[in-house]
Amino acid sequence: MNYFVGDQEYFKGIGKIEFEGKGSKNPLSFKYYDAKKKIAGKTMEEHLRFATAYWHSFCADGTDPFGSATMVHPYHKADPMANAMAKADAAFEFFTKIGTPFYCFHDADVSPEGDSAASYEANFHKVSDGLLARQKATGVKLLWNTANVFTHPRYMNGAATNPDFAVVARAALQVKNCLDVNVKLGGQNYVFWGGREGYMTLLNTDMKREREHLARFLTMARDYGRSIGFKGTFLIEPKPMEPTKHQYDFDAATTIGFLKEFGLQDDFKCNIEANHATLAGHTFAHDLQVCSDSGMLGSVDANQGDSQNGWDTDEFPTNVYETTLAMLVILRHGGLGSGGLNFDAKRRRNSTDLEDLFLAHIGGMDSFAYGLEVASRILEDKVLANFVAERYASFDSGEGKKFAQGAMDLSSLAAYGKGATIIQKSGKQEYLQNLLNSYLLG
Ligand code: XLS
Ligand code: NI
Ligand code: NI
Repeated sequence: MNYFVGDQEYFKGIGKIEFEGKGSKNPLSFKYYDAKKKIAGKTMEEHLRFATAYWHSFCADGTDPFGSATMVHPYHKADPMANAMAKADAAFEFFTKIGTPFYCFHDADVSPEGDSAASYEANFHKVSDGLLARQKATGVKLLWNTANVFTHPRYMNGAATNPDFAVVARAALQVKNCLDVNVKLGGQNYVFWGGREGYMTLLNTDMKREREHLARFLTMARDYGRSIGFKGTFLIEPKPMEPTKHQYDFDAATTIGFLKEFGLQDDFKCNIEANHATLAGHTFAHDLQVCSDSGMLGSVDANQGDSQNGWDTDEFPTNVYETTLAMLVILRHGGLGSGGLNFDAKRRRNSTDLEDLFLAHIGGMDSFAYGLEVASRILEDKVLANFVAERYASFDSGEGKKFAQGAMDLSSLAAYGKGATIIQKSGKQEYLQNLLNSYLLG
């Protein structure tokens, strides 16, 4: 069987990546990700809902602020539309060979902007017809798309929060087209990442006004999306900084507060990116838990940062400790619903072999599969759940229960406190960490 849809194979010499188990020495095989294996009633594929990110995998070429491109794309064509189509062929060949059932993209990743707004629209609609044909040919689905309203110089002062109305409206043109394309492609979610929705200095910024404009813009996008039949979830992807100094969607808690302040909480959830959570001074699991507790866990950008670097390194996830803690939250939440685990991650700049893209995804998929298995065993044995329940047991009966149910006032609470006997109880963190290790290493 050919695992490519065009008439040319771009990742030559690499076939479909298969599960071979942990004993295998074949680097181009899965050691833990066994798509059809059932864990707690669902297959791994259904639990993890992996997606490949178009921008890092097929557009980025290793350029960084200190150096030029290091990666050669075998699908590169001089003509921008021919390039877009060849890139789509390569992308779908990759999705099919690696076995990520979903993909995600920005408008600018898949389609050339051209020299006018009209050519932007015409190109995008033509390319998206091509994407639809490739989705149909392969069965790969769109997890989400988004508008790139941060790269072009017109967005240097923001998109929806730009102080110039003309730029806000130009951003709306992109978001409208992206929603049209989303519906055409059967997208399951739609993402807003506000890279330039923030500010560099208060000296030139009316923050109150900018946040109101952002909410107005999101409300209009929501209404338009619903009017054209978009039934999926709108997602906000928090990030504290980079490229702007202060981003309005700083972290999960800030984003959820914003959505509730402006009445958007019923249509929007969060897309939590691991490296963004750590940049905000949290753990990945913390931001997932904040979302879960508010019913706002939508989807995940599955990557990892570097604890020595204070920026978004977007590495492929390999830290099984982190993936296990993340999967614990996700499983307890009841899964990701229409969301998934999108590898918003890139190979290092000097990982220049074509197979490195496969190896990077294999590592990420295996790490999450391993985390899923361990987390599921921990939940099955109820070891953490029992410990935590016991820790809060004083709220399950007597006066504690009355407090939890709102049946006490401060005077009665204080009166109880006057006679209460306080017995010191250990938090047992080391015991629990050792227990976690025994599951991870067992
Ligand atoms: C950048 C973001 C971006 C979003 C989509 O830091 O992670 O890639 O996921 O615009
Ligand atoms: Ni990132
Ligand atoms: Ni992201």
